[in-house]
Amino acid sequence: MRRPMVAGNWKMHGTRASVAELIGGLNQQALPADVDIAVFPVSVHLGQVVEGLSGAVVSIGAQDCAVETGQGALTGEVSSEQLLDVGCKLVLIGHSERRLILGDSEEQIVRKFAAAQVAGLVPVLCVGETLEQREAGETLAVVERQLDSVIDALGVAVLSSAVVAYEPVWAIGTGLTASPEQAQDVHAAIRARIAGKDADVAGALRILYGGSVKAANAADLFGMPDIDGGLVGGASLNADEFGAICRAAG
Ligand code: G2H
Repeated sequence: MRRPMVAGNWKMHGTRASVAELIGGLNQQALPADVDIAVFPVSVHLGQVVEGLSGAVVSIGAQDCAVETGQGALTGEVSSEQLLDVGCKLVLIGHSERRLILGDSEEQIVRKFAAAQVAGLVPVLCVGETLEQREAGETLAVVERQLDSVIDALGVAVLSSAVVAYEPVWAIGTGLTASPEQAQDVHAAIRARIAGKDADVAGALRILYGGSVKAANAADLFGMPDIDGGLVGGASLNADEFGAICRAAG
């Protein structure tokens, strides 16, 4: 059995004051013990969140990491070692906003994934198609290409200490959610693709769904056999809503 996971991607939201309020709200939630829960604040708030949630069952992750490991001349970047040092356990890799708005290339995504694992962080590899690609019938080809970039470069075994998040770009922050069946189809295809290379890795891999997950749709999504939890954006900024989503995964 795969242990469910619910991850809150706070994106570029928050001030010290609003983050303090969100931490307070999360600390008051009755969170399920049988679900891995994580939040991903902006990097300047990581220390505050690590401190504020200490003792809680919530792990902290970063939204991105540098392509290089260690320390060095890479202005503006934060390395996986530095993220680990401030208390992070996970890092998002290749979120669609980084791929499409910030220009992260497949090569950079592979390097970031590798750097995260070298440092000891759990990479959460995000994949997903745009509306145009879905309408052109290219969903599986796109998602498989994004997965294969990492697998071909680093080997399928790297997925045994990683998480995959399927996030259809057309459902992100739009209020549109993939139906549980639509999401399940892609999750099953992802798992089958990986099973073709290593059945054990595929069977143990957690594949999260992301894209307008909220308390009202979480249980139906998480009830599908290949959906192992969610990567939640907007709804993770409200502690009560996020708590309800976490409970729906338990
Ligand atoms: C997808 C998701 C979280 P939202 O990006 O990564 O955001 O839930 O706001 O669609």
